[in-house]
Amino acid sequence: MNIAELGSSPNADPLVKTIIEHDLTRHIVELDAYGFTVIPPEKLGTPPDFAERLRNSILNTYERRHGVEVGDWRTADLPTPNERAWELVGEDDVITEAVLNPVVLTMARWHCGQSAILGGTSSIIKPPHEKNYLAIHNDTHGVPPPQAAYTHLVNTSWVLTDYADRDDGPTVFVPGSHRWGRAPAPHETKFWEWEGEDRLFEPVPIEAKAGSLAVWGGNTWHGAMNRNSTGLRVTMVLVWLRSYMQRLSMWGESAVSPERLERYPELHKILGYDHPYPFRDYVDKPDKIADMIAPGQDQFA
Ligand SMILES: O=C(O)CCC(=O)C(=O)O
Ligand SMILES: [Fe+2]
Repeated sequence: MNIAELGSSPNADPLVKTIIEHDLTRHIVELDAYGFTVIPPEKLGTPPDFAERLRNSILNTYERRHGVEVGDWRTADLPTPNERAWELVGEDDVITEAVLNPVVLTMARWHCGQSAILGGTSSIIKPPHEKNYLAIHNDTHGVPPPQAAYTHLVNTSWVLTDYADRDDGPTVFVPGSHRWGRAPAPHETKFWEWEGEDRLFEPVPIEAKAGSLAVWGGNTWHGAMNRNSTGLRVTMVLVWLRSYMQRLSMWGESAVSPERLERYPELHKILGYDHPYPFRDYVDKPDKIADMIAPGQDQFA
């Protein structure tokens, strides 16, 4: 019996068909069991030069936005922090192709429904550094426990340089943490500081060839290793959201007059004018972001 052919579930059927056609069932099982998976290039339907084109596009965008030159990424250090990393979707055809890749869309819709929307695009360009670890967190920022058993959000990240081992500075995951229903508490975040019996769990670094897609739902705990290898790690991150996470109105500058804003100062906060999202050109509200993603939040955060 082929249930997807019955036409009984119009939202699920096209997803199931794509999952079977692209040989993705193993990845759906890994997402279910562990909360993350790595899909290799040969299952993504991309041409052989895709990773190189996308990596060049990400690096060119970084160079142009920051007025610097990287040179050869295999040996380069980062000339300046990648602050203008956001809003990549309109930069280049290859970036748009990466967003619209059928397997990416299937992963987005498998987690967040057919009405999923693209919530953010950004690049990670990571140079060698003794201490550039990323602390364990999950991406469902600001949502108190118990977090829903289904995902509000999914991350599909294009790996654009090889992650051969932990020295390449890859993403690390805590297998099974997507079932724990909460963000990590502060003592559960700095995994590189733990020694011996202090070790709470062992985050797993992913191995992935350039051109692979790493996928994880918003509940999964993850962070990243520091990079010891020469040259840059390059990744393009796509975050997808359930449609109800979009606000009903994007309150622009003209939503209320400056005079009204002055008379009613609380409007700044409730219209989101102080909110760290959306990240525009660069992230200019780091304190607010830190508050929002602080682990162990209660329901009044
Ligand atoms: O790949 C990484 O370094 C992790 C980045 C991260 O936390 C994210 O994209 O949500
Ligand atoms: Fe994250």
